[in-house]
Parts: sequence; C-alpha cells; structure tokens
Amino acid sequence: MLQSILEFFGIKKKSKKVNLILFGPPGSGKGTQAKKLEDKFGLIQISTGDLFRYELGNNTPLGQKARTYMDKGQLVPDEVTIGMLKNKIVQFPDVNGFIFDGFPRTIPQANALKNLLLTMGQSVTALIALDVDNEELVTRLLDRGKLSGRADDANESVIRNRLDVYNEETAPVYTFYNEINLAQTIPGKGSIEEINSRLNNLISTFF
Ligand code: B4P
Repeated sequence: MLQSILEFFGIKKKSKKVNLILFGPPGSGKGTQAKKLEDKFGLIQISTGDLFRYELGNNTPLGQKARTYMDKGQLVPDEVTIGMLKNKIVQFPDVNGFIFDGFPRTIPQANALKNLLLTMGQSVTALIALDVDNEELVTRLLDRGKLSGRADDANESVIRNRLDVYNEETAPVYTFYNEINLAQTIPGKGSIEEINSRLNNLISTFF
C-alpha cells in the first residue's frame, strides 16, 4: 500500500540492499562461488584479490606495492586495501548490493567497511564462511597454481604461510561478526554445484 502511494507521487522507496561477505581461507572457493552468486542475485562482486591482480598486471604503483606482500603470502597493508576498496564501491551507487570476496581480512578492514556502508545508509547483511580443511585447501591451490601462474599458488610453503596468516589475522573477523549475530558457516567441501546450491538456499532468505 505504502509502496503504491509513494509510486503514485513519483517517490521511489529506498529498497533494502543485501551486502554479503563471502568468507573463508585461501582456496575455500570464495571467488568461484561469488561469480555464480553475482549473476543469480544481481549483486556486484568485489574481490580485493582480483583488484590487486589487476593493478599488478598493469604494473601500477599500487600493484608494485601489493606484489611484495602477495608473492610472500602476506596481507597487503590495511591502508592500501581500504583505499582501493572505497574507490571501487563508490562506482556502484545503484546496485542491489555487494558480495565482498576476500574483504574484510582484518578487524580494521571490518570497521572500515562498516563506516563506509554507513555513509551510504547501508550495512552488512551477513557474513557467510566456507568451511574447508587445510589439506584440501593446499591441494586445490597447488592445482590452481599449475594453470594460473599465480606466484602465491606456486609453492607449498607460501600456501601454508597464507593459511597461517588466515588463522592469525583473518579468523578473528568471523568472531567480530558472530558477536553481532551476522556470521554463518556452511560446509565448503563437495562439488562446486553442491556448495552453490547451499549458498543459494541461504542467500534467498535475505531478499
Ligand atoms: P584472493 O584473491 O582473495 O585469493 P584466495 O583466497 O586464494 O582465493 P579464493 O578463496 O577466492 O579461492 P577460489 O575460489 O579461487 O587473495 C590473494 C592474495 O591477495 C592474498 O593472499 C593477499 O596477499 C591479497 N589480498 C586480497 N585481499 C586482501 C585484503 N582484504 N587485505 C589484504 N590483502 C589482501 O578457489 C581456489 C581453487 O579451488 C580454484 O582453483 C577453484 O577452481 C578450486 N575450487 C573452488 N571450489 C572448489 C570445490 N568445491 N571443489 C574443488 N575445487 C574447488
């Protein structure tokens, strides 16, 4: 009723946006799944890993800075990552929402995301973690490394370092959202289609 009255006067009701964080260790399938969810739900995927790789590929000053961290499996410093993310988000003022893939990876990044969305009158809808054991992750990333040429997938010690960095620096981000009842976990092992169907079922409940 309210909607039709507003429409009669030419006022567009501000619709609720769905902002999801796809969370999990390296190789858990965030990027693989985010691309599928983007099409299904009309959301924009923002992958900080992809943004860095784009800068790297173009050999920009930002890319050169990021490379020194990424090649060793370390996190790129927060100020660089947050600035880059802000520049990206403001390009999409009218979308249904975002899927953040690989961001936030630290508590300062989580706080920055909260403040940034607040300035747009929005908030995080949910964090969804993909649960996959370490040995499966190492296998997946080594397999990807054979094809992708990504330096951070090329050897096992860099991959294991990324998993350690995840446990030490990124896992607390789950607790941050769990404390405000926004975190959920789904099993991330199984076929890509099986996991996609688990995600679709969960995400449909947010619309
Ligand atoms: P990312 O690009 O985010 O890379 P990722 O964690 O390795 O990948 P993802 O989990 O998306 O795995 P994918 O779907 O591809 O980060 C790379 C680096 O960038 C970081 O180490 C860091 O240096 C830097 N960085 C990025 N964001 C940052 C931030 N916010 N702050 C600081 N630094 C940041 O899947 C992996 C493989 O598994 C693929 O080959 C896929 O085909 C396969 N796979 C997927 N699902 C599968 C399934 N169900 N079964 C079998 N294989 C599967």
